[in-house]
Amino acid sequence: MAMILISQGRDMTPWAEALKEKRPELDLRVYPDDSNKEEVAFALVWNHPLGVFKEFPNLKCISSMGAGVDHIMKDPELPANAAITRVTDENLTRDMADFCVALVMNHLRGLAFYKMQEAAHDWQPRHYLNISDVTIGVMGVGVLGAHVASQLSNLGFKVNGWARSKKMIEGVEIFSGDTMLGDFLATSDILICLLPLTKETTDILNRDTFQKLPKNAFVINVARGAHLVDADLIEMIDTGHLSGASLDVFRQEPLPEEHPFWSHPKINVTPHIASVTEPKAVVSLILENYDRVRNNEHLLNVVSPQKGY
Ligand code: NDP
Ligand code: OXD
Repeated sequence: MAMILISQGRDMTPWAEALKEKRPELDLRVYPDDSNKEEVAFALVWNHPLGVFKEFPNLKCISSMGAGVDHIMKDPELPANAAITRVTDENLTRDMADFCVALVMNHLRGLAFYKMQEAAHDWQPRHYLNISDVTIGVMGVGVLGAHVASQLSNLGFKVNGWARSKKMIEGVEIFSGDTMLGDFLATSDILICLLPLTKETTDILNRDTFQKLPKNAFVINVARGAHLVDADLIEMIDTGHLSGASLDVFRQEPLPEEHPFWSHPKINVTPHIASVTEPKAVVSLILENYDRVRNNEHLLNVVSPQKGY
């Protein structure tokens, strides 16, 4: 039985090194590879060439190298008999919360504006917001969103969360389902998107959604670029309904040189670095699932093909 690494545009060396360090005897291949494809039962992937899995008739598991699986689910030719899994990791979860806290505090204290004023040698103190002035709405309170919501609540923010199903997170009020979306948005002075990208959540950050937010709301998207309708965000900021946005993810990455987000004074751009999967931190989990495939046992972190996450 063999494992194959498949990616377009991501350096596989740290993954191969981390896997080999943990399991030197692993039959590990890196796509493209001409060895017997029937031996491959496990694929570890990020942005694979669509349709590639047809080459491996005995594939039992396709594992994402990250938390998101949209890059796998968009393949119209997924093998029916292979489970889809993803990684969860306490470092990834912690880093996402740290990053969201940094963006929220940056917004409250207007640090991005002072950076612009500094460039212009302009000394203009501005009114700033306190923790008690704002309510934060976290869209998607799964592994990452739930921790982000808890950390912000621990800092003293009033925090609401939105998910498909009801759940309990201490200090966080949960709104569930499409029927409660409007009420959730109406209280979100800062909206943080941590949804997975699915049919239902594509384009969810649109004009209609933004209009339901309070005036001067601020938008943070750290999930996927295709949640956001770019032109709607710019329109809602330029017409004064939204105060600005911090974006870490984009429809096209890297963000094209000519994209208006780069130069918009009220939009902060970061290069998909909110929380980065460290191969060394997750190879034990991946090897655990590899062993479970070999022993025909149930896998960890399985994604629901129906829900798409
Ligand atoms: P999870 O699958 O653990 O959580 C997803 C959450 O979204 C759940 O609460 C789920 O609700 C909710 N949700 C899904 N669909 C809907 C819907 N239609 N309506 C309402 N709620 C919905 O995901 P993670 O927390 O692990 O990750 C979230 C995303 O973050 C990833 O998919 C990835 O795209 C992104 N990401 C970004 C990174 C970055 O560096 N920028 C790094 C890592 C991940 P319920 O609980 O009811 O199922
Ligand atoms: C992920 C990501 O999904 O890095 O893990 O975006």
